[in-house]
Amino acid sequence: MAAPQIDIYTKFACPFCVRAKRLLSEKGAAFNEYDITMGGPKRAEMLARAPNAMTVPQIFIGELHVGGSDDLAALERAGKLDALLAG
Ligand SMILES: N[C@@H](CCC(=O)N[C@@H](CS)C(=O)NCC(=O)O)C(=O)O
Repeated sequence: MAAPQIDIYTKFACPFCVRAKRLLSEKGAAFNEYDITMGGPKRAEMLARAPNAMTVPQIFIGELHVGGSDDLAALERAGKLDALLAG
């Protein structure tokens, strides 16, 4: 099965964003990063996909809304991240 598309919405100087991207990179997962520091259509898109999002990063693996960096790390600790990234 093809690896799912991974989208991560970030802001400038966001340590949680750095942490999440580092974990994805360590996993060898390619991702699309959208910097929404200045708002704009990608911020609106993020809020359409995750209406309750109050923080960045917001991470999507395929259609799955993972949540933030802590949620991504929790998936890894639970041993579930590899399977999600594999699709
Ligand atoms: N538990 C969240 C915390 C994320 C967080 O606090 N992000 C900060 C930036 S690093 C944030 O979005 N602050 C509010 C804002 O920038 O509007 C996670 O793991 O992603």
